[in-house]
Amino acid sequence: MGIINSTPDSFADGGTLFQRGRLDVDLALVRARDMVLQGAAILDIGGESTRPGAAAVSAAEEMDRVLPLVERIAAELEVVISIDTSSPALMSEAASVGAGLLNDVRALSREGALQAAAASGLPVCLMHMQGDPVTMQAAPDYTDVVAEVSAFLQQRVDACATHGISRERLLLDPGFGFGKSVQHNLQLLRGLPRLVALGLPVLVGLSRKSLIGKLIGRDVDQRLPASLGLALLAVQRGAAIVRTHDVAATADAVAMWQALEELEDE
Ligand code: 9MG
Repeated sequence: MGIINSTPDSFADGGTLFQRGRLDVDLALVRARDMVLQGAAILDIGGESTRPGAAAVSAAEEMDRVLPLVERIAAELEVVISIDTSSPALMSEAASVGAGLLNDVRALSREGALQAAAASGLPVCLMHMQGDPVTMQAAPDYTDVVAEVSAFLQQRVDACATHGISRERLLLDPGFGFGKSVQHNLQLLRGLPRLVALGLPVLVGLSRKSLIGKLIGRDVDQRLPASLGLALLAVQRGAAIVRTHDVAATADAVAMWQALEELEDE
């Protein structure tokens, strides 16, 4: 899953798709096409930054940023388009503009989100977050992070079932970096097989995240090697989808793991 940030304040690319305060759809399309050629099966498009402390945007602003780009990509590229949103209004528009997945870092917790996602008919990625993006990194607190994230995700799967969203439509995500200390992130990565055991595909987002900076002191633009290492560790522990800024390098790294997996016993 390649990441396309249609926000002016992304932590990883600093809003490079924004020109004079507006999203440059042509530039975004070039980036999207490159990612597809490099091996992305899914593109995740978001209009609200969820980095710690990011400013909130209105539903209208989020739709303005995301919908024209989704429509354009859907018209021009063969790829599943994921919309990274917690907004019920945007979820309601998603299917009609060509989206194939809803990616909600708030796991459909906003009022009306369960209903909007259900009505969309689209698959949904449910992510765990402790707190909200403004305060989540202040003092993350768990007794057993793997057990608590797992219980939360199971509870959201149950809430989806109650609202008519079947298991077949769901993906799960532990939400690395969302209300987690470095230790919590590492415990979650080590314990990933326990989330995989819930029986649904697991998506992970570790690309360029701050745990890398905290562990080995790398700035955002120097986190590719560690991101690849983390992606491989996650895939090895059962992750089905890797969310990344660096599609070509991640696809190559995962291809090496795949080659080893497919090796027939002699
Ligand atoms: C939008 N977004 C930022 N980080 C993410 C992650 O780790 N997972 C998912 N599903 N979405 C994310």
